[in-house]
Amino acid sequence: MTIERFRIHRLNIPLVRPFRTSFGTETLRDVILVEAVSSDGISGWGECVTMSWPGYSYEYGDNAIHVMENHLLPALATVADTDDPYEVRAAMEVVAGNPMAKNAMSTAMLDVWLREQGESLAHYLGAVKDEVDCGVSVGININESVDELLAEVAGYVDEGYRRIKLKIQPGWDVEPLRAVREAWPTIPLQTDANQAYQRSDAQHLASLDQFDLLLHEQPLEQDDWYGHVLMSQACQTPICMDESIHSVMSADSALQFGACSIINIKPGRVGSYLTGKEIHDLCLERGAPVWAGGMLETGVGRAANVALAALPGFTLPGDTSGSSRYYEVDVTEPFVLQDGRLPVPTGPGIGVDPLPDVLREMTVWSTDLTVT
Ligand code: NPQ
Ligand code: MG
Repeated sequence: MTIERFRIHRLNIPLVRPFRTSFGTETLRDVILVEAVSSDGISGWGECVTMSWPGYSYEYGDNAIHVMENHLLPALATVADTDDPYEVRAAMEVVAGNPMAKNAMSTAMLDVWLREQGESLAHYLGAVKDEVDCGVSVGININESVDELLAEVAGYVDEGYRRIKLKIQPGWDVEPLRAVREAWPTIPLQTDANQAYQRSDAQHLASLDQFDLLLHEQPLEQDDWYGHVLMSQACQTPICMDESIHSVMSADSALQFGACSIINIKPGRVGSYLTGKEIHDLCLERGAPVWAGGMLETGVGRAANVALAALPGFTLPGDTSGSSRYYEVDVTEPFVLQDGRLPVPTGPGIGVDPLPDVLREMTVWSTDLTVT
């Protein structure tokens, strides 16, 4: 396999409804897809899960494209003909940070390699399931209306989602959680604060134990390791980390310190599916549950996330929602929930392709990068 070029496709896709979190509101997804093309003319795909501005993390679309063009492209040129995906990951170590950019380019290369071998990503990663349980992430209601929230959640429950995650922040936590718990007394329910609380909120978060929650995701700032230890001690509800976890070492530290007992795995946050798998392996060995995060991916990123979620340690439903949760029209054939689950793609590589017409219609910018 030799990678001859990359093409970066930038698309604008409207969301079916605004998505509000503690760090801001999104109405349009600024999608970046990376296509790697081999000398045999085989294309592989990776999705760069950046937002258009640095909200969830410091990475954002313009910055990721700059890093891909100017820093990752020359690094990857040194391994353009390798048949070892781990060598590809090692070659990117000359660039610090920027995991979303790294994940997008290396997944596109991995996809080419797997397609040439005729092997699915799920099989390559060690999947043991042919379908995965799906949860849904529900934003802070744009009007801070609990009634509107209940109507939105009711729609997801009717669609069959197996777990509800409410985005929370100070002032939007007790009431929405109480209302959802009263309306659905047994549905698996969890929270995600995206770092919105302080250490001094420990007793407040502990008061949410009454709602019988699966976990609290990232209540405190990503660097506040000790705060998460205190939070884990204060709450009966398990603490899960998202933004804090960037590597196998941070996952190991989090579990060893008792900062959390559950980990959200997002390949874009840790730099590659290989690292996502390694974090999974570590957690499985330690008996710590993991689940697949989501970044409003199109079908390209969604397909790969569903493959990862089919590994044995993914024992909690992921943010692997159906395409319709975010998009009226997806870039690939849509992922449609069947009884609250999504089928794991079985075709070579990620197992899906962008639909040429949709890609053409939604692309706002693209560029070709030649590997030299
Ligand atoms: C999380 N995702 O787990 C993220 C946060 C998030 C599904 O809750 C545009 C692109 C908007 C990525 C909003 C979910 C986003 C985004 C929220 C990611 O923390
Ligand atoms: Mg999160």
